[in-house]
Amino acid sequence: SAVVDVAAVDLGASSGRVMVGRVGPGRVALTEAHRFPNVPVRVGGTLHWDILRLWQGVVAGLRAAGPVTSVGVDSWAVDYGLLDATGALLGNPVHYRDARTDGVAERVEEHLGRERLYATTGLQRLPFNTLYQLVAAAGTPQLATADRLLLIPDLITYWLTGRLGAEVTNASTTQLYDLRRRAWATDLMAEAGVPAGLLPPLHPPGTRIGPVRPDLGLPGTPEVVAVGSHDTASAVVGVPAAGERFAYVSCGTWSLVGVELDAPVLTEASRRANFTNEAGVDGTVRYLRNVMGLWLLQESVRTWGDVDLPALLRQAAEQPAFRSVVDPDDPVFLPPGDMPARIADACRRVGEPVPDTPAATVRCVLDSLALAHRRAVRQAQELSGRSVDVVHVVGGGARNELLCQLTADACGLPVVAGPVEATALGNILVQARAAGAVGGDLAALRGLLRATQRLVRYEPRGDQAAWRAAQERMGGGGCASRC
Ligand code: LFR
Repeated sequence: SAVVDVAAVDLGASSGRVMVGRVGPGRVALTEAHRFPNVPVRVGGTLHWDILRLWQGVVAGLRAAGPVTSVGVDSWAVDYGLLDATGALLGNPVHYRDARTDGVAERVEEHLGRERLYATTGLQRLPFNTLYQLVAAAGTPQLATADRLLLIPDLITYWLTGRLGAEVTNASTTQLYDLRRRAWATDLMAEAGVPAGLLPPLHPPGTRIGPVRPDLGLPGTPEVVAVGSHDTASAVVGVPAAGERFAYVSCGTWSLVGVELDAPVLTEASRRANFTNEAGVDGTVRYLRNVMGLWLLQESVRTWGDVDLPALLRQAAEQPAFRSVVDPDDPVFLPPGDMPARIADACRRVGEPVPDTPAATVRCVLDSLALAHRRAVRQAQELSGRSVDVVHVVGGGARNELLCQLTADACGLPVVAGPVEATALGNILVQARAAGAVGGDLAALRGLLRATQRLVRYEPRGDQAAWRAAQERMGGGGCASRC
């Protein structure tokens, strides 16, 4: 098999990028063709994604990438664009952090039954699941006129190729997907008032979608191939684990913390702990929990304005440990806005010392995130019966040395950090396999990453008793504020 060049379009909450991967036997090299900011826009009281600006970044990136065999698109989950019968976009996609879904999940659960919802979809309750967004939008002219709903990567794929479809890993985050039947949950949709036919036909990662439209004038007219279009699904492909006894933290704006399984866990304990069963590449199950993640730090930095983040992280490392801990998963942290003030309020509420400098706030965030990682890693093992002896940290957070070390210490397990670009790597490996440049299962793809990517190992330090005590302060339940 030959070496191929493929392009990964990876849209994240704060930036988008187009990466080119050169892949062949024993070989994986990644270069960045283009990176562009993703800046949400509030208009008429609603928070939107600036989707046309993102599209422009995608096209510019694919031009910069040069000739490639194929293109794969991934992004964050749950959000969507609506198309009319002619294929025109109806309005700007709404951001999952918008307040339109406030209180909706509770109403829908009452109507449809929370046990039944979990049994069918296996999904955790996040306020912004697509189902809740659609219920929030019920009765709007936009939804009434809509012919099709496309999740964000499927929308970009549609604009690239003219082909309509829904890739399953991302479809599984809608709460409209039946994980065991591997089909849209049509009964549930009918009862929730979601029009049948709104959701397009499903296809798995690896599916060849079609060539890019010639009028885009892209070099070499590549083919679009479906990848794990949910960024977290691609990131999990990009976890360089050996064997199955591993947990992962896909650490960026969110920390997605869990294990990879062959079958979903749909027990009552799992539902109560708000663990999710999302569809992974190759029929795997991503059994995980959303932890609020580096959003707490990113949004603090945005509030402070002009700060020197590397210096702040160095100062945070010198702060006393566990002075203040908060539960990162408290829903008060979800919307955009003054994060340091919300952290201070949360400390006040539970009687923790209020951090009085940016460095103290950063330390509070990182200690609290490490504790939340610990809680989720322990729960994932307990609830699934899968035990682990290593925690892989992938994504931008793998660069944060303090967070990686604290996560190792908190979990009492070694952390293997990297690759930072796990999502783009998972995206390109699935394309390279579809092109026949590499073969094998996920284990083989991961072996290729271990052989080619720079990884950093952190051994756990200190004593578990201190973390246990801090965990008590934060709340050990894992769903304290959500269920
Ligand atoms: C991470 C992610 C999470 C999803 C959240 C919202 O980028 O895709 O997996 O829960 O964004 O879509």
